[in-house]
Amino acid sequence: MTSLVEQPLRRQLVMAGAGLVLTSIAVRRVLAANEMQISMAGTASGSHVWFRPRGLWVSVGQAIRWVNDDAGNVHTVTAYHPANRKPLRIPESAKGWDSGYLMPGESFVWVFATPGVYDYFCLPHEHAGMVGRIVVGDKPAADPPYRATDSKLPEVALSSFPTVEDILKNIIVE
Ligand SMILES: [Cu+2]
Repeated sequence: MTSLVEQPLRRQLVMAGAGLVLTSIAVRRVLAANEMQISMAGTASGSHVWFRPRGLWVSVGQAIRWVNDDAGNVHTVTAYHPANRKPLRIPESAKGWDSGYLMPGESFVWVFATPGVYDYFCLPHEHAGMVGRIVVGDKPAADPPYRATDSKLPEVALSSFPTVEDILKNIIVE
């Protein structure tokens, strides 16, 4: 059982090594630090809030730390997943997550073990368009993989996801 899990992981490590030759920003960052960081911030009034970067392309197995850099607002990092009472917008075999409320200065780490496209939001600020998208591993077959219109999501959230194409092109989408 264990070997079934370990084999694909080893393959991914070999792939990550091959990526070194490309010296992509993502790969260099992985080597510089175990974790990549996404900042959560906003204006003092909370009228404008964001994840930065809001789009990111990472290798399989990458850990991401979201940090609440916002002195005046509480944020969450929450996957679009039925467990969070939302439509599924992460790979089917991946686990949904919810950071819970992060006070200023607090952070949350998630490791992306399954390739695919992950959409997530901030619970108190989804209606302000505070959403993000992470692409893990190779280019997904479907592009875009998730519905561009969905009555269960606020319009401003749907329009705030960077496109998969942009993420793959730029690695980091501010
Ligand atoms: Cu928020």
